[in-house]
Amino acid sequence: MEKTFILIKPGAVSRGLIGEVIGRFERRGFRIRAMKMLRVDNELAGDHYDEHREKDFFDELVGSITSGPVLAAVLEGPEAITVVRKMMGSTNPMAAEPGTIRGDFGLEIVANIVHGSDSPASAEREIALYFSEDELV
Ligand code: IDP
Ligand code: MG
Repeated sequence: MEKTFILIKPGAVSRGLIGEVIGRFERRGFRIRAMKMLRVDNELAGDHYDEHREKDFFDELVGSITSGPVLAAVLEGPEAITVVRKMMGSTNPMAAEPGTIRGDFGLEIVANIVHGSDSPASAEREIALYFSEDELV
């Protein structure tokens, strides 16, 4: 079984969408191996989005993810990384298909509801950024 990391972004948390998003993953059959609410500080935001440091939207992205509490979780299931990304939909919500999370709940690219790891290497890196070994149950 494969593990992936997801994070429900502050805008979605403040809109009361935690249950909706987690419910979709649960109903699909993923197991929740870890979950917590936290405030992401600037340092963690920079580590998380390290690959985007040189992008012109980096400051806006860090500002957005640090703007309020987030819900971080580790999901486990067959091909979890790919399947979760499919359920999330395209990065740009205006291009995301209806039926996907980003396609059903928003229109803003920076506040596009949910983050999900995009490869086995990023899943391993992101799980370790947000969770210690003993928090995976
Ligand atoms: P992903 O979240 O679908 O993996 P990435 O390319 O890794 O997309 O970008 C990380 C996050 O940065 C996106 O989820 C989105 O919130 C934001 N983002 C990506 N591209 C743009 C852009 O062109 N303008 C503003 N924000 C962007
Ligand atoms: Mg990404």
